[in-house]
Amino acid sequence: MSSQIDHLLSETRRFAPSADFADAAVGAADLYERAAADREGFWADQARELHWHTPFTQGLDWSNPPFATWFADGELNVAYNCLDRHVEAGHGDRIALLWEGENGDERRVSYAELTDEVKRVANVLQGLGVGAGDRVAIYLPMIPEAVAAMLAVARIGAIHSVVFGGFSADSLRARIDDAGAKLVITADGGYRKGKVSALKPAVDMALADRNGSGVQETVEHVLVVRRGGNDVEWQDGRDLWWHETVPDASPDHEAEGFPAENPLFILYTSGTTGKPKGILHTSGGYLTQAAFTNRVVHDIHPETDVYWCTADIGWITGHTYVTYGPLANGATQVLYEGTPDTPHPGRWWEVIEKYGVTVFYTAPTAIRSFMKIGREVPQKFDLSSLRLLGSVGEPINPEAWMWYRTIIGDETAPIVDTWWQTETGAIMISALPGVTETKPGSAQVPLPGITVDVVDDAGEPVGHGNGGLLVITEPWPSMLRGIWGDPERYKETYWDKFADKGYYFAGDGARLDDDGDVWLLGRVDDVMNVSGHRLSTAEIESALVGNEAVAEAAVVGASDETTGQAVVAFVIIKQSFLKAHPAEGLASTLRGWVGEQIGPIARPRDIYIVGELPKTRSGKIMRRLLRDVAEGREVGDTTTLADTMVMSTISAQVK
Ligand code: 6R9
Repeated sequence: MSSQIDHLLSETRRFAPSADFADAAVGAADLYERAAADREGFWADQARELHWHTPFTQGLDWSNPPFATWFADGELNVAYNCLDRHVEAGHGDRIALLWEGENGDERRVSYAELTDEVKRVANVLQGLGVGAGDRVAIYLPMIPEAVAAMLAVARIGAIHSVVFGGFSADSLRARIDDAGAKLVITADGGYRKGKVSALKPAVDMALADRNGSGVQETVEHVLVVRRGGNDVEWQDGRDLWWHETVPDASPDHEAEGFPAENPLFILYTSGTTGKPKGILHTSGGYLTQAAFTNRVVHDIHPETDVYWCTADIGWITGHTYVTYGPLANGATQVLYEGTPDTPHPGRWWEVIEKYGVTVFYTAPTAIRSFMKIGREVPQKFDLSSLRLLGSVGEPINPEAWMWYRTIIGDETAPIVDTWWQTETGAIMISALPGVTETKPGSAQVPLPGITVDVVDDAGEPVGHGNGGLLVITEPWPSMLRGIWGDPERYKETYWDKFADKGYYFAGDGARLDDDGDVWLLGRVDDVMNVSGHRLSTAEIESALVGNEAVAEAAVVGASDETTGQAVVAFVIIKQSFLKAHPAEGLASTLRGWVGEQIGPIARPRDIYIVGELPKTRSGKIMRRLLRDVAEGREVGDTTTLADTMVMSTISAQVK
């Protein structure tokens, strides 16, 4: 491996937690020791924090790799753990959800109220013939009913497949068909960017007459929440209003225990190519790690914290750190329906001030877009309640990390950069706040009970200082149990590469620094090879964003006759910079800058200054499309972009 990725690793800043934070923190250094001494016993202890209808006697069963089971002879009810248990412990009046609609609507839902609602919905579902093992598609905006729907499905032992509300009718149809869903729960519409965005028509289209399509219709009913108030078409016999059925249902519903390995949900990952993969998660192990990681990484003190994870429930982050983790811990959390900049660019900061948010978990792409707007916006709000900040979804470059710390965290709140995936179910690599000295840009250390390594193509550890592939060396409780309906693809995608070692292949490049901290270098398909040197897109992006002129950057490797691949960068310039400086010559200045920061080999061949970058709805930059532009090809499939117009604008700017 080349030594061209040193730039990121020259980071020398360290931030130790304050003594006050460390004293009060839920996590403690001895967790690492306990887990190292007896990893499976450690996870069993965490699992026993949950309520088990039938206690388990088994831990991990890895006798049939790569198919793991955890706590398999135990029985639990996931919804009971997230709801009834807190009410029975006397916390029924505690607020579970502080809901803020984009249009300013508000609802405060206590644990007792949410439990009552979920019991009614569970009765409605069973009345519609939905039972254990059946699949239910959920296509809803960020409203309390979304959380209630997930928990009601879990309560009856059925399997949910949440489909992000921004996905098209076609994507919804593909997911409904792959899972064979019996019921769809949706809404008329929800608020997005200041207006009602309809959802029900997409469901109608997805379920439109399929005569002759060869697909057997599995959906029997559509349960519709009224949120947007927009007109909807109605199919009698199939469609039911939530507000006409749920309130009339009985609030008595006994939570039955289900086996720990009962499937809990399928979540489709956007997948770079081919049809989306239905990632399958089960109950006991998943909830164990969801609750544990939320407790120790987000340092949840349920009596006092107001937690806010900005992810949509359509993504894994919304599953684990909006619905399951925080509710299993009895936390109070904000649920926000809309976009960060509606009706004004300070909306998120306003929400933090209004509810006194203490723990805030968001994505680097959001942080960088706030950087682009400027610090004046957050500085108009009182953010002094914030005591812990989290990041997830992609590498956070040191500049964004420092901005987050300084402008949002007032230079005191620890930042946890959390690495994990839809497939891992819960956080795997992160600092423990109050324990770990944090480093801008590094996700740092595997959590207690998690074992990772960085290896070469043969599975041999590359040691400190070298780049390689991130692997997880031992099974973990919240690991995916498979790809829905495709066990072969599960094996091939994640396990075949290091079959002899039994390692899980994460698909990410990584490097360990001299302290043994993990630096994520982006997907391995984003690692470029220029003249035989390995270069990471993340590293060059980080260098670019480190220049005072640059707000955002995306780097791709484009094929090049002489060097194999060449570095091509797309950058957005800060508006504030353009006000004070001419735009001429910027591209060549930036080329030189990258050369200075990393070395001449990393100097982009081309730098294009653009107004926007193509992003998926979950905020990931779609480098594949930028590569098409950089290589002068017709731009490929743009349907998973949040804004499908972006690519035509970029293509025009590049020409
Ligand atoms: C939780 C989530 C997973 C991929 C993963 C990696 C990237 C996530 C990261 C990170 C660097 C972090 N990723 N967190 N890269 N630092 N803290 O995002 O799941 O949507 O499945 O994406 O995201 O490349 O492999 P998912």
